[in-house]
Amino acid sequence: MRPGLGLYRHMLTADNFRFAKQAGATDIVAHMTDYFKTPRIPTAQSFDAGWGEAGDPERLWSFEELRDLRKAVNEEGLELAALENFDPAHWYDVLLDGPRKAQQLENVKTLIRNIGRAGIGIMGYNFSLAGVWGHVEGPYARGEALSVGFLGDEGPQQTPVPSGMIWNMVYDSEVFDPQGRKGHVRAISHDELWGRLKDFLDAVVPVAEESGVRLALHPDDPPMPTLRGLPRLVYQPQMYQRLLDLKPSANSGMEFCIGTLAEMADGDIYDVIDRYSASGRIFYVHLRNIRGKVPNYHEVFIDEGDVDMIRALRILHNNSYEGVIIPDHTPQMTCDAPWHAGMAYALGYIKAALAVIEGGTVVE
Ligand SMILES: [Mn+2]
Repeated sequence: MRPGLGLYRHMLTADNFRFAKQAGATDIVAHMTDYFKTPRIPTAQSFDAGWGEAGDPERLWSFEELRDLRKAVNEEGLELAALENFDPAHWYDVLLDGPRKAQQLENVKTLIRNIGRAGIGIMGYNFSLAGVWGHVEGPYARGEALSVGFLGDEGPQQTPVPSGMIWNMVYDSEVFDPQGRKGHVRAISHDELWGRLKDFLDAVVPVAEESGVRLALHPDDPPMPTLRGLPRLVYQPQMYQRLLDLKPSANSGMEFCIGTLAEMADGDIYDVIDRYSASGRIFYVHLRNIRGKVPNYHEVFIDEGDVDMIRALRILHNNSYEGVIIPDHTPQMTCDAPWHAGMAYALGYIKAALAVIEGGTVVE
């Protein structure tokens, strides 16, 4: 297995690639969507504003910029394993089944072709209307390390998603009103959302197959049946099977988030890892520990919490999983570089665990 590091757009720098290499990573997972253009402080106000504005709908990620990114990663002795998450600006009407859907499916096809041509093998995505929303920051991890939790009734009120927002980002600032005075995203059934995913896969998977790109779906985080009145797709472990059955292609599979799967109400996490890793359609793994389950859980350090990570990694190994594993989020450690320290800690832990489990055959 290959330890990797996920980096947000503003962190795609040579220094951070070196940091990843120094911490024992072999691979980078890069976010091209910029969630941090506007400050994100979890106050009541920022729950309304989400992660700020989506990108430029007219500007798709080009072959040249993806090629240059991969080259910069390679220059530090690392592979660029995957990109993670489409920009809502490029495919909002695919999620919403809106008037620009046909054109935006073409956007996604163009992106997949560019990604494949740049030699990037995986595109991770999250087919979600409300997106990742509702977590509250607090001293929930060991030593009062800052982390996040989902607090059920004590968390933020689940207001409907205002028009102009999707996936917790604003794609149309003319229409968007944080108080929702200009309307809301229409509530639909779970089956209708699965239908939208099927339309997406039917259009895009053939292009992914031609382009040598594997599409990897992240489960819904937080894994609630609905969030802000909108349905979620994969909020119980068995629902991942529906994704695999919807498009039985070697290019459609899972961005397997063990933290999110452990938060789900049903299922034994070790059985879940065993079942899906045996399918061969886990394309990469997010690793994170948690305490609790929906609707009440906290994210904690990798070696505390409910999941025995050595056991989890051993199951992946026994089922011949050889792909990339990245720490998902980690608690922030009290020092001058809280994010980096948290990631270095998690990567060191993963590296040691793999050395034990794989008998000293950690990929260099
Ligand atoms: Mn994840």
